Amino acid sequence: MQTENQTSPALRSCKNYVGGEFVDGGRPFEIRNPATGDVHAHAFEADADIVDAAVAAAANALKGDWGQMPLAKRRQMLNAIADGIEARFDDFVEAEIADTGKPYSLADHLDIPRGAANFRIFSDAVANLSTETFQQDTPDGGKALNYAVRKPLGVVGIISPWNLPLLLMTWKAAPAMACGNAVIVKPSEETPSSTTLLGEVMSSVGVPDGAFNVVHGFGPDSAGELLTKHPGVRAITFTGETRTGEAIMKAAAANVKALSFELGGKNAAIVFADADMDAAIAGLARAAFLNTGQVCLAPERIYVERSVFDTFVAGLKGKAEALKPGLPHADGVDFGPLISEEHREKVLGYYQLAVDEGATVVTGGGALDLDDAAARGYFVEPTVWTGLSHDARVCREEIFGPACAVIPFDTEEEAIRLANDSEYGLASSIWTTDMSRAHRVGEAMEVGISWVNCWFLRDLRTPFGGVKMSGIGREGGVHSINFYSEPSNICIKL
Ligand code: NAD
Ligand code: 6OD
Repeated sequence: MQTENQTSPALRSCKNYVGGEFVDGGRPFEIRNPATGDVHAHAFEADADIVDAAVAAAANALKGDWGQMPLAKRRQMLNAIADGIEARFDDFVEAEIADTGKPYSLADHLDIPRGAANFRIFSDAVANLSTETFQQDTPDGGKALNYAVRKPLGVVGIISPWNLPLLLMTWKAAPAMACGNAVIVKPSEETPSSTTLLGEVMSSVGVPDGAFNVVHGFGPDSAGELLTKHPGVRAITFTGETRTGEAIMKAAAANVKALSFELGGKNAAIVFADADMDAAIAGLARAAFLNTGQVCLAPERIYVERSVFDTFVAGLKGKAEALKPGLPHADGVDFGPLISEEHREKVLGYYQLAVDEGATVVTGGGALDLDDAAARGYFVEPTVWTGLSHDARVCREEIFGPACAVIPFDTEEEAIRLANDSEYGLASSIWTTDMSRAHRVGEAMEVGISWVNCWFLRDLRTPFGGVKMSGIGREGGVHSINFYSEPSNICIKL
């Protein structure tokens, strides 16, 4: 056992973090930097013994210092974690960049600041919680007082994806801990580094042992499945693919775990002719290509009113072609690689399928050949298609890459119908200067969040989640509190 996560100067070592210590053991596996294809770290796949130990450590924390900690102290602890992330800001940025290959500016402006902000916002969210009180008349003519107390669920398993690793993991760990749960995080096998660093922060700011644990590994037959099936885990909160959500739901059925799912999307944007066209083009270029399109909220279907279709497509093409791909630290780079060779193959498969389905490739459509180290990275071109039918597979299946189909429409009703015709329902983005229309169309969207004249603008107190195959439940502000705690009623006969 050791209290520090040993790192060699050359390769980071991501050990499992159990009961406040980085523990030895587990099968090592390689972590590659997608910008160069080089191995930059090893993580250690947690076996059943390590997962059991993490569950036991979490259960002990709930019985011990963490479970007994007064709310005010727990809130201070959450703020101290945020301070701890900020104190090691550069380390977190470098860890995130090494695992994902994303541009420095993105990790610096989005991923890591949000990792810290998630702890602060949920420290605030639990400050002023009220519960229900009812006084009732009893059958014997007396009275009884009912009041509810909020309790944590217990041990919560957090399974997170690779696209925004620290942001999405802390989006769940922070509210779970704010509510007094002990958590076990299983980060994506592609991106274990920032979660491992967070273990170091937890130790350094004095979070009680076992309140936060990390188990590394894969999904099926590995740490992910072990966690979802473990009888000592009371809830699973998951972000990832819809098919994975289905598998987790089955595995979690055995001991009726509470579930919160943020799943895949095939998001639509609608651009009306009355929109501020420059803003719509800039906003949707950012939406489609940020993080190389690997954002669950990214619009992969853009419906544009016919009279402005050509203007919009020309503008989007210009923005796509102005993106600068390259290594994360290179000057002006704002477009990174896909997460892995395997994911690049999948995205390139969709690029070919689009052509087979009759697309006109407005720009992009292939792999990117870059110089130097980036030549070995998993880069593809930002891609815009027209000429596709709304029913094409590329317009119905989630690609999770920097590609979008632009499709014309003639009426508001048609735009709404096309946008809603999807098995997914995560997010939409509507561009118009007519605010009556904005309200009308926003409400008609079958999604968890509709943005108007913006995209990915987040107020962390608002409900976040998906409908249909895009998720179960809502997180954010009080919605997270409602998932990560449960009211227990006390009835006193007066
Ligand atoms: P993924 O589903 O492949 O993996 C997510 C996590 O689940 C990983 O940690 C993985 O190891 C684990 N996992 C896989 N199979 C498992 C199993 N059988 N049991 C337990 N754990 C298992 O997703 P990904 O490729 O990492 O991320 C991309 C997907 O995530 C996209 O579909 C994207 O839309 C979705 N996503 C959704 C949101 C949202 O808020 N709705 C946010 C980000 C990403
Ligand atoms: O901003 C968030 O809280 C959030 N959950 C974003 C999800 C992004 C998906 O890739």
